[in-house]
Amino acid sequence: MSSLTVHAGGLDLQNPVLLAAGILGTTGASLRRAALAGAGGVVTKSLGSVPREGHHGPTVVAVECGLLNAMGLPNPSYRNFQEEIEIARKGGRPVIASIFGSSAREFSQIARGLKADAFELNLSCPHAEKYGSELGRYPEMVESVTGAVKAAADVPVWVKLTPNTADILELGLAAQRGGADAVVAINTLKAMAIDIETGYPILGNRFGGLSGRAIKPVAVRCVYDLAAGLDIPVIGVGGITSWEDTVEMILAGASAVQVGTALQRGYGIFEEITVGLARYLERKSLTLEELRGLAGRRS
Ligand code: RRO
Repeated sequence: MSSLTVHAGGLDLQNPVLLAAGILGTTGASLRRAALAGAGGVVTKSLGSVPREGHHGPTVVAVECGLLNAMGLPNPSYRNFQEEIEIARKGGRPVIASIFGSSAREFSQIARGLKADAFELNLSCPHAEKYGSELGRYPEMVESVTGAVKAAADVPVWVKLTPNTADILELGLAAQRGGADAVVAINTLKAMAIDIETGYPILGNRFGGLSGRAIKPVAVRCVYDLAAGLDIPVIGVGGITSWEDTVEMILAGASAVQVGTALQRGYGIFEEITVGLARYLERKSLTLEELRGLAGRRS
């Protein structure tokens, strides 16, 4: 079998297929289960400084080729999550804490108070007032938040970027200037669904973030642009459902990938993807490193 081990974003990973933030990342038990099912690493649901209930329901609706959500950053606060991270660590894979705040100071406070193997800065949730992309769409904010967390943390810092911008590379360059160990692309696309009988938007928050198959080509393009323009690794996420999608993301330049919405199919997806990827590498006589970014080197 081809080796799938990879050093990406400051972490040694047994394989490059990680659990994405927000999906089954709300308890230590579900994170550990994803690790035991074969994920190369697991990312928690985003954690803030105080408990939040999130938006009013409905918070999730299935649409064509994906899911629309406006959960609204529900979380018990980082102060009540350390024990869950310790449980998750029993899965034997790196646990990456996704964190959010409304300022560089709030982000760095959380990074100082929480122990994890790495932090993923959520600068990209498309539907939370004062958080996520409301900060993350400004390169200077991305740079200052990243710099503040780097100064506060002694573990790798990843920055999750929004695709809801004209130029994602500009945001990636800002994260790199701030000292990020990797960028993660992409968070969900701002979107909406309306019930034609009632005439009202379906989500309680009216609009939300689109994930799943529909956004994969957008994610591939973002990863391609980022990988071409950055010196730090890019972690690809957005609509990955199969080993073929994973190969495509790596060809675009991803050093690792994250799987989220496809977890609807169950925890078996990690093994399905890693086995398919290893067989593909063997069939093509390529290493993971040789595969990475190959599409950008083709003329
Ligand atoms: O909690 C959410 O509603 C949410 C978050 Br934090 C995010 O980063 N992306 C998303 O689609 N939903």
